[in-house]
Amino acid sequence: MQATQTIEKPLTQVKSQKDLHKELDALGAWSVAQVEALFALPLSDLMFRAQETHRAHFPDGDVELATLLSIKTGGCPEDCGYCPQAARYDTDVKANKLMDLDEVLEAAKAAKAAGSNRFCMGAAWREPKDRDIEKVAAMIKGVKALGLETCATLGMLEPNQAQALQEAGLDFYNHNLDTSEDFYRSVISTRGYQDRLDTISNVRAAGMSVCCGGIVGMGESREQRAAFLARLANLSPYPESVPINHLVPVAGTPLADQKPLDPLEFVRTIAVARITMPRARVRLSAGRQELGRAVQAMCFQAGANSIFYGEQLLTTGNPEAEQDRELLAELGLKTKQSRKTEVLV
Ligand code: SAM
Ligand code: DTB
Ligand code: SF4
Repeated sequence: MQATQTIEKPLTQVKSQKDLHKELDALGAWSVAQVEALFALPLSDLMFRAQETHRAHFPDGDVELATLLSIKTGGCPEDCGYCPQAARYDTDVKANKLMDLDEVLEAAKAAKAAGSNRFCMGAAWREPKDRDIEKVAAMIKGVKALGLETCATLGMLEPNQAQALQEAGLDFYNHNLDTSEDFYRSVISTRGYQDRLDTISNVRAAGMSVCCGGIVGMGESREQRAAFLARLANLSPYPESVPINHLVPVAGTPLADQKPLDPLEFVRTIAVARITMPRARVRLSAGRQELGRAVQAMCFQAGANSIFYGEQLLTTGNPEAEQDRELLAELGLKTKQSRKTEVLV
């Protein structure tokens, strides 16, 4: 059984990558070197270990379906180098104000009717204002009343805001570490790594489940991917949901011309996430459309057991729901049926 507190030790003063990794190794169960060693296994050995872990912890082998809705799009003051919603980048995304409650509930009803398990509301905010929290709380209550699990991703949260969302019935809060601490600095400057850890800690302290993952394929090294996964796995407890996004390079963002990651390296990343976070739902997230059926099938074999479901993510595309149902049926994968929320404490 894991302890209930998120690791609080600040790492911001640590200078070199080597020192940072030494410090991380001292903190938790997974050292960066151990995680790198998993990445370096022959692919069939890595897949075998991931399958063993997956079957031991998810004997039903079902796949969770989570539907996303962008409740407030674009115009964000942050500078995340991958993000089409940052106001400072010239992208095709048009900024919108916060959606009305009725529209959100219509979308949630449609997600429920399509068989979704979870409804995740995303807002392009650095952090919500208290009056935003009140409006989102009403959305959470309405979505919850439909019998869906609720998730929100609204940027950084203060402890009182996390508490208010929990009281409204929020099951999960999504806030990503996104990458390793050292690579992070080359992607985002307006919000620090420690800010992210603080928000995750506030979410835990308010009694909600944590959805936390990141993006691969932004030009990071394998060692940095290993450091990112070690960091997630060493959160105590590790997140219940781990979204692994493949960068979607969007025109106008600094990462627009980034070369795609080797698909087998993406599969390895999923397998390593499964082995290091055995009871987490590992979610195939952004960029799934570009992966194709064969790579997705390998990802499910590697232990992915959750997807974003519905033709739109926040601003980018996702496979059609019907196409996903066909793929899962063809692979013989059941979808998650129960309303039971998996909690790792
Ligand atoms: N504004 C909030 C925040 O950043 O915490 C919530 C929404 S933000 C869009 C949620 C996550 O989407 C990011 O942390 C990032 O991992 C992912 N994301 C955004 N743009 C992406 C892209 N182009 N490709 C892959 N993932 C992306
Ligand atoms: C997460 O890790 N991935 C989702 C969800 N959390 C909010 C968002 C993906 C966004 C991809 C880019 C877009 O559609 O704007
Ligand atoms: Fe804003 Fe979130 Fe996009 Fe960063 S990822 S620019 S915080 S919407």
